[in-house]
Amino acid sequence: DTIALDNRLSKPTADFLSRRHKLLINGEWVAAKSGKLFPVYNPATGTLLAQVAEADKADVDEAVKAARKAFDEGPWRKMTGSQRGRLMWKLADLIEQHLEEFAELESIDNGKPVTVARVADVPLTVDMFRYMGGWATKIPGSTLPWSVPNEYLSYTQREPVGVVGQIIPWNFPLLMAAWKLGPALAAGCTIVLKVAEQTPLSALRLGELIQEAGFPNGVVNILAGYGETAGAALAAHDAVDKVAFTGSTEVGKLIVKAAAGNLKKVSLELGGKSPAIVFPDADIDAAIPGTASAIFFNHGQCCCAGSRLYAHKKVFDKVLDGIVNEAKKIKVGEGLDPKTNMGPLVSEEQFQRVTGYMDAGLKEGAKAAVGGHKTGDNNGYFVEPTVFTNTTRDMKIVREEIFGPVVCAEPFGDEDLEKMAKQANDTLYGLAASVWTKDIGKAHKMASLIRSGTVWVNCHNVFDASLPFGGYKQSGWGREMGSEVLNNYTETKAITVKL
Ligand code: TXE
Repeated sequence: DTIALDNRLSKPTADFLSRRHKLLINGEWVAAKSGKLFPVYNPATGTLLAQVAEADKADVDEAVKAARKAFDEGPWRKMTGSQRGRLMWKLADLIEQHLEEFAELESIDNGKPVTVARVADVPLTVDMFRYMGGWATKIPGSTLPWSVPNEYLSYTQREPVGVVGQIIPWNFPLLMAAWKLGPALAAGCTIVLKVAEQTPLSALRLGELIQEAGFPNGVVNILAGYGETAGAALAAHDAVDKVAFTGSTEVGKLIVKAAAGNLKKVSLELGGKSPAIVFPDADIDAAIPGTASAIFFNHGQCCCAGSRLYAHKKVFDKVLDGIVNEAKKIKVGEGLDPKTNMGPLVSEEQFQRVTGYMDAGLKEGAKAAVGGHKTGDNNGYFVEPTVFTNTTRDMKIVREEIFGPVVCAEPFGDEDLEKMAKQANDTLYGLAASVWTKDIGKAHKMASLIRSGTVWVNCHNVFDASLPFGGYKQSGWGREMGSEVLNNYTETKAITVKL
């Protein structure tokens, strides 16, 4: 395989692709100790994009050692919050200056439309570093009142948890790096980040900018490599104080087991099977494109994708027709084509998985109102936006996370909110939900009854750096973003003085 550069790419992107792709350890780009490289492909064409140094346990050891030293000896520890915040803002500025390059890298590596990466992935990343940079100076403790006055003085202090291992997926490669790095840096931790093997490129470019911004050596170490080797070694490492993971629920459980060795702290952001519920009094003209984008945005490769659609029987046909029309309007194609609305799935493995679910759905008796198959030429991993009807609660496609552009649409008959909430909650997951209605009482009541970390009303997939995000049940432990995420990266110490 030779690396074929696409002539639509800008010069900075082409230059990056032609560089060697190594591991960032202790402020230096180094080859893997084994000397191994692994291939990274463009999912739209199947062509080779890069050969990247493949980290495994030996490299994890080196990276953890560097992070340990940077944490235990400084200078990171001795820097003030405002110095840390300023570095984070500098990094945000640098990412913003290279917006186009990052958008192109995300598009060719992950498959997503460059037009989407430009307005979503990259600006949200910039925002995350700016927002979290602000927290670096604002992580307070408290003074605690004793029952007997003037005998003791007690106060708490929040301290960085230490060296953190972070393992991220491929659906938003750059943004997931920012969700993880931002709060850890704000809290004063040092980091070993293991990026997804499918999509390592934008994080490696980010590593270059981290160097350029002037972060001290060893504060951020970035490893590309596989989960079973590098990821597992990081999750199990005795010198790591905390592991933060985003990915499948299945691997989340392995992370918990691996972390048990030294009882490192764990936070997890896992799968979902999020409901979108359309009541008959909803603004149907808004609910149709809203629930369509709830599932089709990012090709359904969102942990909070609205993959179960419940519409009241009075409006079901209209909603269904509307979503089918929306699906037909979607132009599936290569991410670099500015006309593309939906790119390929990220990999051969995900393509097999998603088409496997489509086949299973049809076999179990579901009916595809639109889609249901692969599409495009055979080089890229393209699938049709798909809406299934005639589904029942025990079908695989209703119960399991598909992580593709596939929604199961079911009508509901009565308007008992408790019953409706029960149906929404009939899942192992609890990440997100959306409720579509004009009745504010109904909206708030449903928001309370649904057991998930996020409930959107008359919208879906809406994010801000300030909003905590995470799951109930098997969708995970802890929250990302907002002030809440700082709990993941700090220890609280209680100090008591006898007066
Ligand atoms: O995820 P994995 P995969 C779900 C989604 C998708 C399915 C499979 O349903 O279809 O997971 O995707 C690393 N120890 N989500 O296989 O394997 C791996 O290298 C330590 C939901 O890609 O969970 C990568 O960096 N690490 C999700 C990361 O874990 C391990 C996003 C995620 O990969 C490891 C992605 C191990 N034993 C997939 N095995 C979301 N919540 O957004 C793998 N990894």
